[in-house]
Amino acid sequence: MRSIEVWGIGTPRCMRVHWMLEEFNLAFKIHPIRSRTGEANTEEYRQLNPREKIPTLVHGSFVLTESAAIVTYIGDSFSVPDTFFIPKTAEEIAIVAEWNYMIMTELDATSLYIIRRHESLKHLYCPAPEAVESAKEYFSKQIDAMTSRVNIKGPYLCGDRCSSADIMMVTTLDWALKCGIGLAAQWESYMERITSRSAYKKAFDINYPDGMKV
Ligand SMILES: N[C@@H](CCC(=O)N[C@@H](CS)C(=O)NCC(=O)O)C(=O)O
Repeated sequence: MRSIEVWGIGTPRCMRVHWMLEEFNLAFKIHPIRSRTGEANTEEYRQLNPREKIPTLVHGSFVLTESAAIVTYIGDSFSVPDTFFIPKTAEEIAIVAEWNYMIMTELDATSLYIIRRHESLKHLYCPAPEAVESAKEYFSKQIDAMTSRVNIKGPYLCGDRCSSADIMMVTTLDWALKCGIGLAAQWESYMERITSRSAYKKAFDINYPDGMKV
């Protein structure tokens, strides 16, 4: 059997990978490197991820970066537990993709990463308080617009089973809450429900051994 290794802990993007592997009850080796510590800037790590970012998944000789791609790959590569939903039809695949692209582009890259770069990492990327405020507003507008679609199809975004969309969404909302962004009650009850999953809790302890920080 091909070994599974995960490089990276301590960030919401890494949490996605640990959580998905826990959902699938897979054994994996963890390389607990963290961002901005120099641990991702070694020649050994650059061979895996030339952009020197975490997380990276190594499955046998196959190397994959980008948290959303990794979560999807795990779902498509291993035996699926009864409690998990992997889309099969074109429409199911498209709906999960719709959530995941929205989360990665509108919520993660366009909003939360702007806040991170220009708030806690402003010494590296320059202070930009107006951009930070505007990114917070943008996040709220995007997530509020989707409130009518939560708790509708079932307890999870895509129905009665957890999917990669829930892993992507909850890790992103955890991050938003840490940034001081408030959520509608519907999202709060959704979060409470999904974060009670044992795989989430196991992954949280692995990924955030000293608690979550942003
Ligand atoms: N889009 C990537 C983002 C990866 C990323 O930016 N990781 C951060 C930590 S969450 C990192 O490694 N930052 C270090 C750097 O940018 O130098 C993903 O979702 O995996």
